[in-house]
Amino acid sequence: MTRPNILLITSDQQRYDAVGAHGSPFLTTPHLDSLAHEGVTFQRTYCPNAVCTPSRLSLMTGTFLSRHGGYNIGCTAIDKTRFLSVMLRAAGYRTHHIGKAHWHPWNDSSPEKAPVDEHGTPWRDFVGFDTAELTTGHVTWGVTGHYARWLERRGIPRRELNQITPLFAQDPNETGTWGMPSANHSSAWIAERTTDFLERHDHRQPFFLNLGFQDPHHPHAVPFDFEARVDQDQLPGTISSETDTDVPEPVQLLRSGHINSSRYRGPFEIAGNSGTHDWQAYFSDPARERATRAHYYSLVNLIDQQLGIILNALKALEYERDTIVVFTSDHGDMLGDHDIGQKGPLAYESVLRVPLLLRYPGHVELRALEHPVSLVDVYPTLLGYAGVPCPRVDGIDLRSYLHGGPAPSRPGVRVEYKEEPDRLRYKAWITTHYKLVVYPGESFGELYDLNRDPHEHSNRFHDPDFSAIKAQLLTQLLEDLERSEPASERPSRV
Ligand SMILES: [Ca+2]
Repeated sequence: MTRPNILLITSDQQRYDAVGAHGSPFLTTPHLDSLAHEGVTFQRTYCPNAVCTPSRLSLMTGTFLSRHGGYNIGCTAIDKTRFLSVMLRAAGYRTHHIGKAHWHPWNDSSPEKAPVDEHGTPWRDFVGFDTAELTTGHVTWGVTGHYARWLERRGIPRRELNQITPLFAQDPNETGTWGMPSANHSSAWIAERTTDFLERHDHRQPFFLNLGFQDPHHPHAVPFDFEARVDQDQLPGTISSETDTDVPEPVQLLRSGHINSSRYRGPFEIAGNSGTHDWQAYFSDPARERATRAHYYSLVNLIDQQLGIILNALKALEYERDTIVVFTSDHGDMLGDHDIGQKGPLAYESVLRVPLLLRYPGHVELRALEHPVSLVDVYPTLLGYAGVPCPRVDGIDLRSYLHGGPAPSRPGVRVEYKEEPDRLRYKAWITTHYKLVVYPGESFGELYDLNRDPHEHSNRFHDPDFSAIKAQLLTQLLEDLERSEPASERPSRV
């Protein structure tokens, strides 16, 4: 059997509804839609955590935070020796990474901030990748790595990269116009570098190409010349917080911008959220609410354009038939739902539910899959397709489900959050019907009947009518935790 090539694409902060084919006609995403129509779209995929690094480490290891240990941004995983790239390289794959990685802290000594020579030569031997071309930061957050060199080589001084013309003062989403053309955007760089890789690749060796788009993560700064913008008048409304009941204190504090002055804060500011911004006031202004969301979704349209270049290159170079294409994102964005922006210690669908599209021509049964799955399932599934024995991980191999088999017997998926080991943290369990969120050490929690209350307004955690289902969900969560406990080898009875 020919081993398939693997193209794994991860965007940053892209909600489930940020794909046209997912019931969002206000988007123009023909290429994402083509993946959905020519392959499989998982309708309920959950990220293992709602901030970058932990979720990305889970994707690359098939394990949850409680096993890989990289519990928050600024952490590093305890063990990277079984990264997907390491496993596939050992099996003979040519491995290459382009774009955002964020498997390490982004401090000055980070492996992701290592020097890039003036030619922009890819790094060699980066976390299991034979070669890697990286970028960090998000526009005004600083642009580094191979992308920065690429811009320099095009004659663009770094000081010009950060120019955003904002629509509003003191906007944590920095909604506005980027002073550069689309051709200079990091998404365009990724498409160009991907095409270059594919053109140079030796067909005789299978490849694992890992791409990390930096959008639609804020700043919501759209290149000045980008035309395929989302019409803000076409956007549906946000999910209101008006009828939310029994809202946990940290969620209320995130909404009002007071969480960083509360007991929930650790040595650093709460990850993944401005944390000091009054989101409720922000999204109560219709002009801001519409504009920031339209800019966010416009950045998805920009990704889609570049994805089109990548998919066309695959086709033109005759890789399409033998290449598994997976598109997903590390987490979502509240984007005004429940009057909150960005992400962080939240368990709402808006931040936990992400796209997961998989195309493998002639191999998967074309359909939409409804059973809850997790990003930790990608690792064993891809290793399975590659014919590589999978080490013991938390994820499950979804190939049978993809090939028309029954839904996985696992009744739900786990999500974990840990701001700090002794601060705000939760463990969530999500089934086809319910979502339970348990905050260790706290009396509050969350329980939603997702079938009857898909917008998560009615928290049933303390509702006596839900005590039986709560106990059942807790037991399932405990079973899942037990299932993923480390276990040493047992070669003998004695
Ligand atoms: Ca992220």
